[in-house]
Amino acid sequence: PGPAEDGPILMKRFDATKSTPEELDDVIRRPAQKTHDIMGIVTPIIDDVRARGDTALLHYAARFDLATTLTSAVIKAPFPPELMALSPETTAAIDLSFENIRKFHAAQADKEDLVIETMPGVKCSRFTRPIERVGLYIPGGTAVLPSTALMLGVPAMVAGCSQIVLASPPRPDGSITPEIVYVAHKVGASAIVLAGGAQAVAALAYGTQSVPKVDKILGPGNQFVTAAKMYVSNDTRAAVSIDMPAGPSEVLVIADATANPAFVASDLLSQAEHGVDSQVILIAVDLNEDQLSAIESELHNQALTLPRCAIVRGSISHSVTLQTDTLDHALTLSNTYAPEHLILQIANPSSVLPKIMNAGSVFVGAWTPESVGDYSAGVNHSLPTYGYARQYSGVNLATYVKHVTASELTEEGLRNVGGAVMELARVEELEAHRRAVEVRLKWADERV
Ligand code: HSO
Ligand code: ZN
Repeated sequence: PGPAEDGPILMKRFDATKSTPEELDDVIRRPAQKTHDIMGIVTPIIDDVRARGDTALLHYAARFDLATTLTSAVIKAPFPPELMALSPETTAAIDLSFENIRKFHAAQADKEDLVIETMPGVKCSRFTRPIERVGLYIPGGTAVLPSTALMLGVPAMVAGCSQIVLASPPRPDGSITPEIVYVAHKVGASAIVLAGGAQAVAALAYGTQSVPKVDKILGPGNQFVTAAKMYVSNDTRAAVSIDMPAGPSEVLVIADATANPAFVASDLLSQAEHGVDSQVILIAVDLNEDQLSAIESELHNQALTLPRCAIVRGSISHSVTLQTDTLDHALTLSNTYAPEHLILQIANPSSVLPKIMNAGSVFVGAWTPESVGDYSAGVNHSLPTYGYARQYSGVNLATYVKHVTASELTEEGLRNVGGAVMELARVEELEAHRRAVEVRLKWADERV
């Protein structure tokens, strides 16, 4: 049977004005992620890659990616032009997006080093240095994602990371999407690792005969990738950090009576088509029955014409419309949910930005579908999911740097802070600390 025979594609309605905060919490709660069971699967894979290196990578490429003819797990730069042959249209689209992402992330750089004198003769400064080696994981799966290579690779290039390594699962013929190779070339990557899943993360974390070890691993991925990133970031033998915890992609759309139902539906669907586990929430602000059903029938009709209709059906089946009567309530609900993407299809959308506390990235007004941010506007699409927008930022230039601080005192400076230092050292009973000040001040006092 065609998709039309499978019944309406409809989000559940929920009246948010008639429910307790606890009931609302229940409705917007994300499904639990089973990291514990997954750890048991990924740990032996990680151990195997640490022990056998490239041999293990080729073994898993054959087993999980069906790439049985692969003979090397790494392509080193310069990448052969035949691996990145693209149509002029695709090249132009990547080039335009690359340039906007570059501009926005370059503008995030610290203009100058920070220097301040906290007391006369006590100078504190801070300077920025790139993380030297970064590993960027580009998922395979149901869609090829060269845009993710752009979102992770361009800021790494702008930050000045000296070694950028991409990892992405090979296709069964052992090849890699030419768009990803082209992006790797544009950002100056030194290698592409043909591996996915936990095995790719392990290779980047520990290095293999042919994969360079990195200092930080970034990028979205399925539960195996996420579990592996968590594992290696807790392993001191790897000494590697990760970007942020990752869960299924999400969107929350706030729409009022001024919203165009077709636009609202199209935004909900562009998130829903990512995967059956995508989270899609609509908050309808004071919409009457006609307005609400106009959005619902747009959603149903547009969905039926989508190639990924079956996926959409899956994600919409666990999605909800929350009805409320005020914009303030809608914003409270949104801040509580902390969506990865927040779309505002309301009157005067930019005027509410000061009230947005928790969101990965905001799409302001009718002319700003999430897809522009996913690809080309310049903002990053690698964003905190699963409510982590409460405490994490999306990928940005700061993700690729660390700050080093320095202090420089004169004799006057040491006289100004020395008393406090010696007193606190006395309190902590750390006599060598105290004397490090005393020995200098004594020497200065006795000097002729
Ligand atoms: N919306 C996704 C990113 C993406 N969309 C990639 C299309 N390609 C998660 O932010
Ligand atoms: Zn998307």
